[in-house]
Amino acid sequence: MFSKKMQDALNEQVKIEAQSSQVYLAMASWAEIQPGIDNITAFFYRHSDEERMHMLKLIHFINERGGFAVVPPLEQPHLTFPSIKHAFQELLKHEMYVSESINNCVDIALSEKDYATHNFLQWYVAEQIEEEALARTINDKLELIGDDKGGLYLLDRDILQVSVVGNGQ
Ligand code: OFO
Repeated sequence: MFSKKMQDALNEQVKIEAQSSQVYLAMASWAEIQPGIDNITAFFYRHSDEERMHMLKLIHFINERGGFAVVPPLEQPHLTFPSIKHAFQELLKHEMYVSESINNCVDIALSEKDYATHNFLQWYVAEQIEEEALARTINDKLELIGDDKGGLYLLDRDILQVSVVGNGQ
């Protein structure tokens, strides 16, 4: 049985995924005007697209279960960042927040004995493990790189490969 409480929690998740897409889109737009980081820019654009896909998956699920998926209003994300490192720190923080919210949905599904939703949410649980791990890997690399421009060049060269490995789609 698909309860109102479950529906509301999933609609909140729709908003969070949509907001995530906006947050990463803003990072992509900022990165695009920084010199020499074309692949990091592509990474953010792709991440933004993936979040939109996560949102759509939720919308279809809610409607298929006989609920009504609400397309939410969004907040203005941060538009600029002091450095690439700061942008990736924000990305990791944001993913951790998303994971908490997914966990909250899983808690509700279990408490309501809504096993269909619980099963559906397992895809998001797995996705969050991958996304957090990927964000941590990139943050660790940036920590090592420090102010070394050569290191940043190499990260930009390799980032799409790193993210293909970590891409849970
Ligand atoms: Fe990266 O958050 Fe979606 O699920």
